[in-house]
Amino acid sequence: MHSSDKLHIFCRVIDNFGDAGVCWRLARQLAHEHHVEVTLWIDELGSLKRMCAELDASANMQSARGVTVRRWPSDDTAFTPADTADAVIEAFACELPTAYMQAMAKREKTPAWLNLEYLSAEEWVEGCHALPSPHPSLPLSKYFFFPGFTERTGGLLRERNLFTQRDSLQNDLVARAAFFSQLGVQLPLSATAVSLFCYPQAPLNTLFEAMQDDGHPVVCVAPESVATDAIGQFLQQAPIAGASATRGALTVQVLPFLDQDDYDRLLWACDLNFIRGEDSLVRAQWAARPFIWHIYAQDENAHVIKLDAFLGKYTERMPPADALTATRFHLAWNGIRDTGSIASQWRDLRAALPDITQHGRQWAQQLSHQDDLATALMGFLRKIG
Ligand code: TRH
Repeated sequence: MHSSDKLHIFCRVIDNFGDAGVCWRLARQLAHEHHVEVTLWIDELGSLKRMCAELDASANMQSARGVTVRRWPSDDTAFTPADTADAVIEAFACELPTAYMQAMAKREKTPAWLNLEYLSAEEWVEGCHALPSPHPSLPLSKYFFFPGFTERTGGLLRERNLFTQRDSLQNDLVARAAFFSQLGVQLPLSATAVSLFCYPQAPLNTLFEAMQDDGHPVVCVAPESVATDAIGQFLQQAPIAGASATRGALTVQVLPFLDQDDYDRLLWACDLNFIRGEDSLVRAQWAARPFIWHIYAQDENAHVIKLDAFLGKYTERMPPADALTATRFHLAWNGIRDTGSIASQWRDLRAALPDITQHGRQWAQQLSHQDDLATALMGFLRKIG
């Protein structure tokens, strides 16, 4: 696999934004930093358009931000070997079209092929990362590529200039204020800025009550379509972009759903980020600010083990009292164990924010010693290609 080689990423949007979000971020980074000719095949362009407004959701093929974006048709499209790429990434076990795999097998040199897996901090990931899986009938092997938090995994998506860009916003109060004002947010100097991205079942009403009664000013901003019931209830109006209300110490404001890069900036600019799923979890860590993760719920409570594994790593080097505060809040937020009232936990969390912020910088720094996922993936493709 070399620069200027062709690479195809296949993505099926199951639900939410994470599948499209991860693939879009990876595609852009491979094109910009590794100079690969990237095509993203995606079956539903609506979610992607929410994070990149310039896309045309009805186009079958278009180019945006250095990436060719193609609609993955639902019917059985015919593919020839020339239609395939030198390397193929199947995102989250989305299963390539049969005709495409057959065409891959007919190439003189078969493509390097891998499945990009979901992120988990669990120990077993190290043992499964980079394992091959021979195709049952075609002369092809697919490799499992696991993102992760240790050297023995594929790492995390992190662009080359990310920390420099983050620091220039975080170290510049004027730039930060300008960013908020561009979003239509007036942020009093003394207020804690909180961004909110969670699933509908989060105990938001209780958190809002706690923030409202706490006496310390909080401005909580949520991109449109997030937790619409609870936010609508607080606002007493439709939770559309621009809507806002203040009750007690809490102001809640709805933002437009942001471009993916602006969402990063929002995470950098806020004092605390509520994030969810997979991609925003990674971005919150790079933001080096305290965060609370709403994990995507899985059958048989598999997500509980996943959350515990992550918290174990993330809080390992935190001062014990802060680790306890962060862990208890995560458990309550995810409805996992009853760890007491959200009101007292909110007070504890707010008091711990300066310490957790300091820890967040060290944690981001520590994670950044690992190769970023795109670099690791290019190295791996070279090895198997
Ligand atoms: O949308 P999600 O809940 O996606 C989830 C997870 O990926 C989960 O692992 C998966 O199994 C499930 O979907 C099907 O959360 P996530 O992963 O954070 O993805 C959100 C994406 O949306 C991310 O790329 C950031 C982007 N985003 C914006 O671009 N603008 C915004 O305003 C917001 C709120 C998010």
